Amino acid sequence: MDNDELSRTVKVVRSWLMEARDNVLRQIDSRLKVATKSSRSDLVTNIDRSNEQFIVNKIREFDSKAKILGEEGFGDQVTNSDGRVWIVDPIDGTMNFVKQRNHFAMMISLYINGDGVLGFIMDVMNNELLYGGPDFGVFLNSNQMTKANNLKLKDGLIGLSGPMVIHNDFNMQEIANTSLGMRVYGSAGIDMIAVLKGELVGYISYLKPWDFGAGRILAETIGLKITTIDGHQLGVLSSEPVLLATENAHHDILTIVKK
Ligand code: 2AM
Ligand code: CA
Ligand code: CA
Ligand code: CA
Repeated sequence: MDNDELSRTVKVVRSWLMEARDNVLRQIDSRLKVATKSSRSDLVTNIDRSNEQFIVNKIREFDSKAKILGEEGFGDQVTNSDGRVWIVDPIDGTMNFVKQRNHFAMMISLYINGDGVLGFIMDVMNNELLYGGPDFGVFLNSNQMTKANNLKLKDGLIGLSGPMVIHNDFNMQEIANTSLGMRVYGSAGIDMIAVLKGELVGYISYLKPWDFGAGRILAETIGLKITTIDGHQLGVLSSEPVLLATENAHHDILTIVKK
């Protein structure tokens, strides 16, 4: 994509997200219709659905030939990463949305032939939008972000998934112990924003493509490392235990995982 097309795409996706945010805020005090999916902690609400429908409609108008992978199923059946692929998580942190009406995000990303082009993560209640990509840079609202500070695990806070810590998957308790402390925010988008801003040295969770699609592009652009928990490259369409961290913390965590 040339610079003009990148700028135009960023501008239009930002406008969708601002409109989507207004739609969510207008309904924030309404009674939600909540349904469970795979388990009692895996929720979907009428707003996850209407928000995905809204974003998918916008993408179809803007980029009619592209494929769309949406968590709640309003997109297409995407079986490979050929061509233009948009990935949408309409509400990330649905449990937080339902129980707290806070600490949730919206995420959109664009991949072309498997390469990350643009990622967008919006912290809805905080009104923070992080966006950009390798040929654009990363911005927080209107301010360009600089390269991440390369802290070690022992010198920072680590964001973890609750179930992973409870079951001590991949030696998670030792990872938490080695850090200055663990945080469990419950939204991949909010956790990834914290890593991008340097508030956390890393984040580890079982994730789906719509959970890491945007964050991966932003993270790699500012020099953070994102792989599977055993250090392998992430596929665009795979579901994996994901490790996002500064280069140093990434190395420290892999050493503990492989013990
Ligand atoms: P979601 O709210 O969009 O489903 C903590 O739950 C984080 O893990 C959230 O970002 C959540 O995204 C994601 N997640 C992925 N798979 C999940 C599952 N089966 N149940 C709950 N959360 C899941
Ligand atoms: Ca979900
Ligand atoms: Ca999600
Ligand atoms: Ca979601």
